Amino acid sequence: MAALPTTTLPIATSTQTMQATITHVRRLIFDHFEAIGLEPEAIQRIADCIDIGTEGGNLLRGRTVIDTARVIRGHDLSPAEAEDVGKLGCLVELMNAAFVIWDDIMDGSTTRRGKPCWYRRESVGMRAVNDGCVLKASIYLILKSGFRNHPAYLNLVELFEDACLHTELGQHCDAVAATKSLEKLNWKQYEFITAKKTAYYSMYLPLAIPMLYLGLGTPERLKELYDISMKVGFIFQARDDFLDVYGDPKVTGKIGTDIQDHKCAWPVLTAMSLCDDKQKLILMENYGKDNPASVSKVKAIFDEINLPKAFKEWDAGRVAEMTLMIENATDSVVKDSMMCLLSKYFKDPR
Ligand code: DMA
Ligand code: MG
Ligand code: MG
Ligand code: MG
Repeated sequence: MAALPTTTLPIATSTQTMQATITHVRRLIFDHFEAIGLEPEAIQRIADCIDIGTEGGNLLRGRTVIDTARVIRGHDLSPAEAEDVGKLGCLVELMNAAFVIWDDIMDGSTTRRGKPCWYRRESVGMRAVNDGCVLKASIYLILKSGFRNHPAYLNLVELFEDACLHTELGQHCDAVAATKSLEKLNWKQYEFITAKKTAYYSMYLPLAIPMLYLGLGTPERLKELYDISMKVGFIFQARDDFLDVYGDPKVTGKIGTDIQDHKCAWPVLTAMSLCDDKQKLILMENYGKDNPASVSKVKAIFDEINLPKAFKEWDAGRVAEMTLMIENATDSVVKDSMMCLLSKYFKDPR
């Protein structure tokens, strides 16, 4: 995959530090659950759910919130501000954990970060749907208990609500697109889906949070941030789609399901534009069928048209476009935030 612009900005928050912050926020959530009379067993279950949903991941979104706040404040956060942005970073991770629980159910996935998906665990099953709801509701609990008197409170609540709604609508459109015939799928739909299901909460949200929290979220700045975030999210999701077919599950921690699920994803969209009529027929016959023989036939077509090569070229072109867009950003806060995000999402070795 194409190299991305490097940044000289220090990457400060490690996954371990982020995990420790999550443990602290988890405690705050449980204190509240205890206060409303939840039994220890019920609390333990939510604890497990949060742990499974965050452990072993790279916690990109949460770390981005914290480090972006540092960067745009010239590394001069007060201890209270540092604690606040730590909490806010955790809330993005809680949101991600909830959406991943629901996503794995919807996609019929089996593993996540190398372990069984939450809903596939013994004594969880479809109760996972409600667990995701509890995680999402906990976001507002922490916002209320920790930020109610902060000038950015309302903006932050509305931002999380917006992010959840965008993601939910993206997931809805992703599911609807999976029911359409391959010839009906197009790049415009794909761009829409990736913007909603991925870019808004994975790129825009973690960068808009520190801007709003620090009182730096002017409408113009947020608009520029939004436009660039959509571009970055598009590449990020395309890479995820490519790895769904060509990634090594030992590395990605998940076993691809996009072919079986008939997903409107980068590989099939590209294949439909590169295939001849005979190959297209084979794809239409086999894409979306949940049996190994059909999946192999689809993969064989992908190999025949050398999809990895096509991806490499596409990715390089998109990365160049994105880099230019970031370099040309009019707002230095947007530019610095984006560099902070890129340094983690695209090339962080940790
Ligand atoms: C995921 O898209 C979107 C959300 C909101 C989790 P995906 O199903 O391609 O993600 P993954 O490959 O991680 O299952
Ligand atoms: Mg999925
Ligand atoms: Mg999905
Ligand atoms: Mg995927």
